Amino acid sequence: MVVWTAEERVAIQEVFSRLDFESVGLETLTRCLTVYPWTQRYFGSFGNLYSAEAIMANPKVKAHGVVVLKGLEMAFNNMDNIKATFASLSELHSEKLQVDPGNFQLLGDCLTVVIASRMRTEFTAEIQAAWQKFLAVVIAALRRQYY
Ligand code: HEG
Repeated sequence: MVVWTAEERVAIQEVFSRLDFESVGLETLTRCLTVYPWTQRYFGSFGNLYSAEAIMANPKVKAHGVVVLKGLEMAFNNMDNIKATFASLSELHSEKLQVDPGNFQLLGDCLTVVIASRMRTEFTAEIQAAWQKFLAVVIAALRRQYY
């Protein structure tokens, strides 16, 4: 089981309290689809993803950004049981969506870039350390149903 220190819990809470789900979700997904264009293949039903501008203006991308952050919030609300919390989400990404699990880290990195750009100097090394640990646990849970 993952052990969280009181300081780590406070740090992750601090990051979540600063996240505007709509704008952070949209920017994160836009970065992921732009920086790692092969990730677009999973979003064939989303319509126009031809450029960073088009992605940013795409309402389906905006809605999905919120969905992803709400998923992360669910993990945050169940920090001592992330594995079980994400069991069905992992199965969905593996079996139905067939998302290459390497992409979880890439999306996580984009989210960290967006958070850093918003929090600037307040995104201290200690806060980043706790945040990256949280993402690592989330990603491990999402990879769990792959075989
Ligand atoms: Mg996924 C659906 C969360 C990475 C592609 N993703 C979803 C859903 C959630 C979610 C909560 C909705 C599930 C449902 O409808 O029951 N995704 C989520 C998290 C992360 C992640 C928390 C990583 C941090 N997803 C991810 C990546 C890709 C991807 C890296 C592809 C590169 N997700 C994907 C697709 C769907 C979801 C294609 C279905 C979207 C739709 O059809 O609306």
